Amino acid sequence: MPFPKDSLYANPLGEVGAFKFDEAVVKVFPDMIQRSVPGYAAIISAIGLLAGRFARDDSVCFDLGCSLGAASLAMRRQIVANNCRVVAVDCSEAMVEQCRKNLADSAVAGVDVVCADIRDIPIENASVVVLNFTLQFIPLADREAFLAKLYRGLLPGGILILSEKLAFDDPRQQELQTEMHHLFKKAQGYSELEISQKRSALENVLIPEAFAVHRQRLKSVGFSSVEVWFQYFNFASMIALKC
Ligand code: GEK
Repeated sequence: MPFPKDSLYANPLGEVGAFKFDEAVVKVFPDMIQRSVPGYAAIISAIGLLAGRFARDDSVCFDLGCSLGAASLAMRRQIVANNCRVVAVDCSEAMVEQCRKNLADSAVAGVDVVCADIRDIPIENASVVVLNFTLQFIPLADREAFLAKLYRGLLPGGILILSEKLAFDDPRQQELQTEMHHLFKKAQGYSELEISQKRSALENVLIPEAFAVHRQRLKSVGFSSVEVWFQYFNFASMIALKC
């Protein structure tokens, strides 16, 4: 059965409120993220492959900001390590409730779903940590301390997969990549009105940063190697490795 179509911003809204991961968003989320984030499906399947490669026996794989659990499911399907838990965390109760249902329906066992703010949870004994389009929603001031905690909780040889919407220092690149993303959304069936109202809703909620900023901060908290493994316009996924 196809996912319900995202038409949350299809009609003119007098005032566009700040974007929230509430029940209305949860209902259309699979369609929304697929049609809004270029390369989303490719990134999810690669997260599964990377987890298969990096997950260690007796360790934990974290999916932070798990939404409906797509990355957790992809990891679970590929992990062959023994006694390796997958812990999926999200602070939206509506997301967590639907995530638990999706996991039950999928009959994939071995994912613990936790409703919490990822800044508040202990991250320990991790061989894999996934932040798939989540860090961009954490206030700028909290990002470094949060990533430092994450780094400390990773085992030696562990991996962070960090996917983010990117900003660009060069204004021409910023304009071009933004325009291309909007063309991508139009090609996915979103109208100009939907694109512009969604953009207003996300302003000050989703705060993108440049790759150089991500790389510098990841290095400063301790990661020895940071590279982009995937990019499609202004959406990228990075791999950060701990020695
Ligand atoms: C996927 N990773 O499908 N603590 C916990 N969760 C948070 C926090 C926080 N502080 N801030 C935001 N979230 C998913 C997609 S969506 C990306 C991630 C998007 C959660 C929020 O509730 C939402 O579910 C998720 O992060 C971001 O692979 O919609 O652009």
